[in-house]
Amino acid sequence: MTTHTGRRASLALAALAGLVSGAVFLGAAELLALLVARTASPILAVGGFVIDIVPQPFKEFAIATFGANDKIALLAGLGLAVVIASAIGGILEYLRSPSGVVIVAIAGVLSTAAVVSRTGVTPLSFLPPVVGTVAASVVLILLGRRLRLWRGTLEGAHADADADADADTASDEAPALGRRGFFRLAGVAGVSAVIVGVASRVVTAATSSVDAIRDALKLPAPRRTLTVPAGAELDVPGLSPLFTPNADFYRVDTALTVPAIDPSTWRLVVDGMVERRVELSFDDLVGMGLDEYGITLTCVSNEVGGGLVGNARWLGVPVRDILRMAGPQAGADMVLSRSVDGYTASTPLSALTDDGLDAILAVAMNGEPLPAEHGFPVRMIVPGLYGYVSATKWLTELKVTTFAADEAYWTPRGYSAEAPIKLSSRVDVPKVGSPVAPGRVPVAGMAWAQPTGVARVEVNIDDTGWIPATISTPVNDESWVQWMYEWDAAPGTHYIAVRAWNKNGQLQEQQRAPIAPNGSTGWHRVLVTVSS
Ligand SMILES: Nc1nc2c(c(=O)[nH]1)N[C@H]1C(S)=C(S)[C@@H](COP(=O)(O)O)O[C@H]1N2
Ligand SMILES: [Mo]
Repeated sequence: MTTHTGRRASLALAALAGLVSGAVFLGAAELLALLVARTASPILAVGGFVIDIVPQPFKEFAIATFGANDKIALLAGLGLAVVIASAIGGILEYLRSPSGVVIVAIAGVLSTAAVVSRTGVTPLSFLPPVVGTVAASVVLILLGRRLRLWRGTLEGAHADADADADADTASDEAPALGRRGFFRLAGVAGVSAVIVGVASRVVTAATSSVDAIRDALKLPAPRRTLTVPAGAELDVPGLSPLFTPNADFYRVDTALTVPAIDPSTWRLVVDGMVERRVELSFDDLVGMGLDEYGITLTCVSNEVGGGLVGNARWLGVPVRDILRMAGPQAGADMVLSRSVDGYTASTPLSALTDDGLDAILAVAMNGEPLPAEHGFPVRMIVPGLYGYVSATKWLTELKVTTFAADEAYWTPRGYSAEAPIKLSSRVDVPKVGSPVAPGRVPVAGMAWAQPTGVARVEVNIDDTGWIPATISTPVNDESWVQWMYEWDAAPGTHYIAVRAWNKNGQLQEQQRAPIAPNGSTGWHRVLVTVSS
């Protein structure tokens, strides 16, 4: 065995010791999280922290590249970082103890910071990362000691080679002892860490699933259901439905794992600039009486022609009724709504108290309790405001405050503190890229102008002039409408453009604007090829 391969093998074994110690860190932390503080998993906390700190362009890149798998990609990247850092820690510990322990300690401090920044400073939330750090350090120190006993340190290895000539029996036995001790400890610690860690995470995920509770939840019948007028839905194949099925409803949030909230322990706190702090249970809220509302939700990140918009029937309670119980003080102009995962949105107080506007706390979506990804058990929905400034999911607090005093999640990240939804329309059919036969072809799409309402929609074929389209009978001014135009399509390529007018006589903005800082504008225009 040459010194070179011997050295390389020693470093590989040292890296292995580091990986075992890394596994022990995560395994011990997951077990502690399961036992004492479910939300204090270091790996998930660090992932959430990364989501919060990465710059917006990178976030957009991640969403564009990995799509709905962006969070899985993040976890995979994080796993790779853990593997690399652990291996380096193992090698450092072998070369110069206790420098590897310093790496473990740094990981411990960072993950503790991530955990407490997300779950709050409670004694129990410190336990998973701290116990993980201690266990990983002990294992790393012991493995490093055994490895040195077996292989010698690098310097020691040279000394050993020199001493080989007059080797005595004691130094002959030490390497064998070290070798056995190393593999025994590495095997036991590595295997049990993986088993305990995976089992803990699986049990945490399975038992914190609220699916069973949600399925069993019986909501009282609404006092008033939404009236859907005749003609509210046009019959055009391929056109988006008036109500977006829950399974097709877009999802946008910063949550790495979907919060699991048991309605029986859920509380809403209304505090801040109020006469009386109010605390409501789920039964209190539902007991106020549920009504059904049709409201179209829109994301500020929706590009012209995009799909980050959907319409649903929501069962809920007006926010103004809840705020009235607390009594907002004079001078307040904003409500900061907070999610259990720390996400916040800033909504003008007037948008929530206005009698003419149906801002609600929603508990059901399209006839069933809110799906977990859409905010179970309670979320806010405000007609006419982009989701990021109004539609807080997994709601837990309404803080009455001012725009001067408080900032919401997206405000320091390049988005406006106040953001009304912009009057928009889009073409759904013909679908871009699908073949169209010449003759009578329905051209159709959606238009929305919450909370003013869409007055009319116009279509323009090949820039020959704006023609009125037929619009569906609106359910209300807070929901989108469908529009259609019967086109006599001639062979060749054609441009179809659409624009909408709201009930205030306002025309949709033609000038293109990007999604940041407060929503895209521009007329949607698609290229269609008609076969001959
Ligand atoms: N807790 C929480 N609520 C949130 C968000 C979030 O990141 N966290 N994102 C908001 C944004 S940007 C939008 S557009 C809507 C999307 O709601 P949906 O996922 O149910 O469609 O939720 C809003 N509520
Ligand atoms: Mo959004």
